Amino acid sequence: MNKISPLQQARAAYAPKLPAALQNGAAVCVQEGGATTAVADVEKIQALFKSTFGSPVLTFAPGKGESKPAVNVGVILSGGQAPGGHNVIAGLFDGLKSMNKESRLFGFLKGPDGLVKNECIELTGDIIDAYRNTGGFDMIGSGRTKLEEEAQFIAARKSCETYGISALVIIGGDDSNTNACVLAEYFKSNGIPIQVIGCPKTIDGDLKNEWIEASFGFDTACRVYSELIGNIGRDANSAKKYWHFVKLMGRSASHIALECALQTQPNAAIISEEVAAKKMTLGQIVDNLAAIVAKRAANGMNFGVALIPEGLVEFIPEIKVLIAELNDLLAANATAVEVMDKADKVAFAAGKLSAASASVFKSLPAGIQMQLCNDRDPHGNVQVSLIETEKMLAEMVGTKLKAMKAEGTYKGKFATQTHFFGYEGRCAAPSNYDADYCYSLGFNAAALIGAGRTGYMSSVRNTMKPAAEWIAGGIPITMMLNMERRHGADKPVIRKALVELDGAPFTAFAANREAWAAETSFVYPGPIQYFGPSSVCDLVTKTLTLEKGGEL
Ligand code: FBP
Repeated sequence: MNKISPLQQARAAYAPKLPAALQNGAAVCVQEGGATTAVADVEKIQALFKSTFGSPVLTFAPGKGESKPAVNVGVILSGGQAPGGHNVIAGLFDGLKSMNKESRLFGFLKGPDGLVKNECIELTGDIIDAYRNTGGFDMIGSGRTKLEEEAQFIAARKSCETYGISALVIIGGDDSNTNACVLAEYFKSNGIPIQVIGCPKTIDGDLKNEWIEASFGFDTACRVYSELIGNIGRDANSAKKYWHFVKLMGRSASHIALECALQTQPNAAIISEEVAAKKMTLGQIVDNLAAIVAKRAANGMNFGVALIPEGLVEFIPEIKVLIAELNDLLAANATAVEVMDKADKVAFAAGKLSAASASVFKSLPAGIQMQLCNDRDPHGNVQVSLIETEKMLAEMVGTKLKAMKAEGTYKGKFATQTHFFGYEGRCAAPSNYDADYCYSLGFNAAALIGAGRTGYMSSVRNTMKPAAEWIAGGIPITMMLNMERRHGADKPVIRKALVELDGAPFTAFAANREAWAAETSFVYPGPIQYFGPSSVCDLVTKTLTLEKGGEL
């Protein structure tokens, strides 16, 4: 075992809190709600999920501590890292053992690939103990392979049979949980006795709905980024000579940028969903930022902080069209494009785009053109984390300010520093919120297995309250599905939660942003606190606070 830090040693002893329903073990009393439906496209979802559709919402009450037959369970981490994944596994392990000491847990390695290729280790108590309350997914690794082909399901079944596994827990985001649902349906409709349970993970915060209050990792990641943004704000206000353009992770939705804005009160924050709703052009975004810079400069403040969501480019209508054209072009000419170098790819694309998209493409800095032509991820998405939007905007705002200076509408100095915060936060040691929430999600997944359910997502709600008052239960994944167009075909998918412009978090931001732009009212959240008074250790995100009717 590697040497561990003093904090890690102390943190290993932290006992995550559980909802009252789980405190007497995972053999819970199950209360069933009525039959459920889907968020949209009900008939199509029902036809695709004949065996799992309509299952009831489950709410758990404490059991009597009775034991259940021993089971072997497999667990997979899927997609990007998120703080708290190890605690989900620890909670699952402890939950299974609470029902029967002979139950065993197996971890498939490197994500769904491990399940398909049958690469697996048994997770013993010693392994679990070494990872309690730690960040990262390094206990078993993760991967982005999509589980959607029948051949993969057959291979998954074989892998499970090798270890006598009768239940699988898939810890992932919206796509991975959609796959969990499809796999559950496949097993059930084919009479294969393997349960499948999902757990909601992603720092992006976009796997949430009425029943899933938050995806785990969002809290910790936002606290890490907000600490850094606060430090940068203080540096900006000390030196008074730089504008900092900070790009924040979040592949699609802007929840992270919004939460960090609410925590740190920067001078500007772009919310992609607003850009899309108002059909803003790149030029308008640049003009708005330049206007804020000019106004602050007129008041003697040649410094500031601007937050930019990672997914922005895909929400700017003209760039969205451009990316769609590029996707089709690159896919249709895959073999030819594969052997081209980056510059040739750019020239090739520029020559084949529609006139409108070609003009947008040409207006972008050369580096961004190359990044837009780069490889796609396994889901066919542009890898937005590789696109340097923060540099692009800093450069374009600089150009706009030069023009304004020439016109006499701006007098000031504009020097920039750019940052990208993403990977810095994904493996941080989970905050108390995430440590408790994740452990509860895992323990609760064991309860769902004990209750014999399949096709469910582990759900722990009411997390604004102390953990004992959290509500544990299960939500049929089919309930969250709708049909969406993916790769030219209609597919059932969990509906992604974007920032709602009439929701409380965005409304609070919109009500304050003008003041934050004009003044310097940075907030410095400081590092995550793991020990000390509950008022600093047991915080919940501003997003959740506002969504649940609380104050900023
Ligand atoms: P998940 O949705 O799988 O949790 O991943 C989210 C994320 O962290 C995004 O914020 C980011 O765009 C992406 O992963 C980066 O992916 P990669 O780790 O493959 O570079």
